[in-house]
Amino acid sequence: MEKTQLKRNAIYTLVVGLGVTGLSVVRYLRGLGEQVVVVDSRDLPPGMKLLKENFPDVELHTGKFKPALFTSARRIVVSPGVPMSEIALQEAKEHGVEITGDIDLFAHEVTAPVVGITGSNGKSTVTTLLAEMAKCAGVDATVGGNIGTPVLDILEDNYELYVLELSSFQLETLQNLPMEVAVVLNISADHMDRYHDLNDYVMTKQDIYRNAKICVVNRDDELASNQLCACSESVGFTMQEPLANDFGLREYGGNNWLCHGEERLLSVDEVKIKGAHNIANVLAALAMGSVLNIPKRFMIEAIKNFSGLEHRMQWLAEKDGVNWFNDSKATNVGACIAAIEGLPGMHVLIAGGEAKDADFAPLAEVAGQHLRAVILIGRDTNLIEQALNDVVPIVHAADMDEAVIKASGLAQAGDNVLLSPACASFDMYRNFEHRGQVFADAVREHVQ
Ligand code: UMA
Ligand code: ADP
Repeated sequence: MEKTQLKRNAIYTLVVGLGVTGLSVVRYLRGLGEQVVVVDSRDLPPGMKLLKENFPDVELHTGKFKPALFTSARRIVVSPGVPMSEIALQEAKEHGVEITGDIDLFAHEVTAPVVGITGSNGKSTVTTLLAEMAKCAGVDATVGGNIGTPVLDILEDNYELYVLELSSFQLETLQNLPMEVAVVLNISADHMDRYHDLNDYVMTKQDIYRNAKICVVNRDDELASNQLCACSESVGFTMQEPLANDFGLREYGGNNWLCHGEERLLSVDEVKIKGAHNIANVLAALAMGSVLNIPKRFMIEAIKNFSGLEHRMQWLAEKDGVNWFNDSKATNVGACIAAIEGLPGMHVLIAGGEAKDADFAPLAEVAGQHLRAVILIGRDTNLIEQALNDVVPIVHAADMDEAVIKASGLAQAGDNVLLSPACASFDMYRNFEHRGQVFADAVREHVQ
């Protein structure tokens, strides 16, 4: 714990968590001249060095939370990774202390239009593509939120449009952020170690619609679209034939086309990002872009140029007829299933890590049909093994190098080797990017 002189009265804001969000909140509040105290339950939080360099006067407490610091605060700004069930937060709430998050602080300041994107999977892809569409049409748009850059860090640049990726964690503390349009892209179980049950998670996600003027809804996903929607207007997207004002797929002359009602926009073959789930993502972005009145020709141009993000179904290499894909961002079962079903042929799957209390039974339902073998790495391999044992051969590996070498031995010409872990990465890696990079390096070393 830091030895600091407490020189505060009861007018300080307590910032809980010193990662990128905590740092952005300190920067913002100090800019307003507010008194700030920071707490983090880790002894060496990631933002400590920067805090000391840039804000040496800000008091920092590390290690086990002290409830008195919470109950004496004027208000508390919580980082998304800190659960609201934290006892010190609960006590503060009972004492009537205002508890908020960085997105609400952003909401008080922002004057330009805001768009909100949530869902279990596809958020970063749709957020990036929608911003690209807007930029293509000459709008000075930016992305922020769960995608990586805290929203308060993009506020001062005075963009014309803010496209925000919002996680369920961020939505938990969001009171009021007026949005032009919002979407819940899809729902499959994730973060079950944080929510009581799936319904709790669904309700948190759907809360995004409370803030929206117009809702974009996934007509194919009952959990995502069965909304608590306060707005009267909605535009839908579907992988089926769309309703008049919706976006969906139609077949013309043997080709599948992305359509607005009956109007053909572009053929599926013109979309560079692969997998059926990515077509759904493109349709969602089109629906949102249409609500924002982005001219269709610019949306289509942006789609044709969009080759996807790193670590999401990213093609790495081909050797002896086997294609290698980095899908390290697949941190839940739904994303892993989308990858398995989205690629043609049989796959050797590399999976495992932190399971977040996930149920792997849905993976077993598709594994037999699509997987030649599964190679398991990381902490919670037993959970995946229990679910898949009877349907597919299972092999264990101590690390990514061994996993890649074993995958190379198991894959046959025409197969894909897919790192799509269905788990978080923190048991072995800094984050999903680090895991994907280690995989790409191993492929370069042992395969290419
Ligand atoms: N901490 C505590 N006590 C706790 C939990 C965390 O003190 O009980 C501290 C940690 O010790 C750490 C700090 O809180 O020092 C980290 O805060 P954080 O976990 O909120 O992380 P940030 O660095 O602020 O990043 C957050 C998001 N992280 C999470 O939601 C876990 C980032 O999403 C987001 O990009 C960033 O804000 C900017 O908005 C990451 C993520 O994993 C990518 N998101 C989850 C997901 O996508 O599944 C929701
Ligand atoms: P998020 O920001 O929600 O995590 P990303 O666009 O970063 O979403 O993709 C994360 C993972 O989910 C990747 O493995 C990707 O292939 C997969 N994915 C992307 N879109 C979808 C979708 N619509 N349905 C299921 N999985 C998806």
